[in-house]
Amino acid sequence: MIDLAEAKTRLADEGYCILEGLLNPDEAERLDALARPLMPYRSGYVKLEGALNHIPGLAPLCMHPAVLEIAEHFLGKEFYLPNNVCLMWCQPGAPAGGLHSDWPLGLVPQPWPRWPFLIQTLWMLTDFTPENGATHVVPGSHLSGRPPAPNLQYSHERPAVGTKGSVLIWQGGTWHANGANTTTSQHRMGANLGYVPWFVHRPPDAWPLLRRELYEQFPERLQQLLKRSVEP
Ligand SMILES: O=C(O)CCC(=O)C(=O)O
Repeated sequence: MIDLAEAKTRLADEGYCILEGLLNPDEAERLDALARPLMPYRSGYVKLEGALNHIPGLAPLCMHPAVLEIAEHFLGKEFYLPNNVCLMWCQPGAPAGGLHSDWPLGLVPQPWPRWPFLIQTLWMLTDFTPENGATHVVPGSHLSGRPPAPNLQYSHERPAVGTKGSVLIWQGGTWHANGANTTTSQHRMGANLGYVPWFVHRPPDAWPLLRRELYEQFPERLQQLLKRSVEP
């Protein structure tokens, strides 16, 4: 059973948490198999924005009750999805990314406030292991009120590992990056969704808008979450 109280405490204190087994592993595998052929490159670390337009089966991830409860706890009653699922594929041999905090904090004067502007989720469509490029996080870094110093190593940086079907959740201020995929054959696929409070608006043209005809078929709760990110 998932202990949401514990997850909220971890997210508040350490800046991240992992919820195990939210999605059936077979469904995670199915979504991974749909995702791979869509990706624009066959090597390295590759992203695809607007993936819900191509894989409507990602919709349940966007409105999973456990994730929405956590988002509401940190963001308040009214929050939105500014993008519509970014696939993040870390292929064998891909190098580690650089540690960073997430949009929109780059626009906010430092020191950043303690309350989050973004709750990020990364659904593990494959296992996330230290070898295949599991996201690295720096626990507690969201409390620093600033981004990481360039090119510094942080000794408490650690990989956020989990089995397929789990979800990694972090505060936008938590320093993080994809790990290096040091394997020759193990792929790592994640599906990323970020939730923002009502007062944060997506930058115009930043990410593909959701196709209107798909939006019309989604449940009302998902329509509410996506209403600022749908085609006119
Ligand atoms: O793919 C990952 O593990 C990290 C993703 C990331 O850095 C981000 O979403 O900002």
